[in-house]
Amino acid sequence: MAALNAAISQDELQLAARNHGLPLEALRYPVTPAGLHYILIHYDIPDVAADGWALKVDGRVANPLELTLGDLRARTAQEVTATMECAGNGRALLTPHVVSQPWLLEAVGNATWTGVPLRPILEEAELLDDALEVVFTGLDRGVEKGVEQSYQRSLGLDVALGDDVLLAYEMNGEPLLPQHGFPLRLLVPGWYGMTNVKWLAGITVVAEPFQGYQQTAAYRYRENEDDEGTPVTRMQPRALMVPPGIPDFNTRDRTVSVGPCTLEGRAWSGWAPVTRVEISTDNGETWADAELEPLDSRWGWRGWSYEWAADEPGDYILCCRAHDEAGNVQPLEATWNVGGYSNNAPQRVSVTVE
Ligand SMILES: Nc1nc2c(c(=O)[nH]1)N[C@H]1C(S)=C(S)[C@@H](COP(=O)(O)O)O[C@H]1N2
Ligand SMILES: [Mo]
Repeated sequence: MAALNAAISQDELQLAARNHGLPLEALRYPVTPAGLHYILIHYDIPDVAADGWALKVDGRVANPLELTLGDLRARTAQEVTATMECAGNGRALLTPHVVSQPWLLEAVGNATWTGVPLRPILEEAELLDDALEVVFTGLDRGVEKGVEQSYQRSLGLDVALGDDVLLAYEMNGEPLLPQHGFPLRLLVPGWYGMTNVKWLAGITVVAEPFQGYQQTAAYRYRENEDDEGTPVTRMQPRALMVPPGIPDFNTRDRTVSVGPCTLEGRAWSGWAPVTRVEISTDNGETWADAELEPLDSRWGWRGWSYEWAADEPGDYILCCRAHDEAGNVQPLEATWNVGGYSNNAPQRVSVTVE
């Protein structure tokens, strides 16, 4: 990280101190312990008591619903293990600097979510013929670029009615922690983090495209301020490694002993299963294939390992990159955009072998 000289403002530091990342050594755990999963909260964590909370399902439906946590827990449960990554992961590695939550590479986690599938709930509410999108509203409120709002995002009906879309009330077998959306959150496996609305209180079916801030102003790939852009949707492929050896306290540069060194990590893509992970030990000049672990969940990350013969003392830059079955691959250079989204250029880890 020594090459990074971007100035981070005190406002950004305040965001970074609230919204913590996954310590990269925690890529070791196949399922991320809840306390190590990254968090991203635009406003404040709302104070929600389970008593008195209910989920409203309304809008363009024939049969509006109001469901308590007890009602939801009484329904047939479904479990999904899914990797979640913030669309801003990699933002702080972009030039020119983009002012927002300054993630390097740590905005990711892989958890097992338990809840109820969304589709039967929408079916029970009976969508009217003009139903077009489903708007999800969280209980948190705040101001963004002058616009006061509740955190809201919408999904097209094709996505909302898809398999594995959950209203989740448990993470890794425990009730959601306050920071992860207690008592209920949306989970749309494969999509970037912003889709998974926390502290969910309302599901409103609408007949017009939703125009909320998080849909039309934020979370779009825009080349410049005047560009309307295209929506941020599914996660681009990415591989990350557990940084090997031991870190320097200030720079986090690594030191490993001469000899064989096993590199390991995880890879994911929201578009299609990961089919290949490549490793470079010479800063991207040459690449070799890592071994992949079996894929035990379509939506969870895939483990990989690589036996590095670190036989020559010296300084190295290690990189890794993922490919998916749809032919997507991490680009060697980042593509800049106004919001600083989806920078999936390969991770670079500075290592001294001695
Ligand atoms: N209500 C609400 N939901 C939200 C957010 C939020 O600020 N408010 N942040 C979103 C973003 S940007 C991300 S990346 C994920 C983070 O989920 P996590 O904190 O459980 O990892 O939640 C999403 N859901
Ligand atoms: Mo995010």
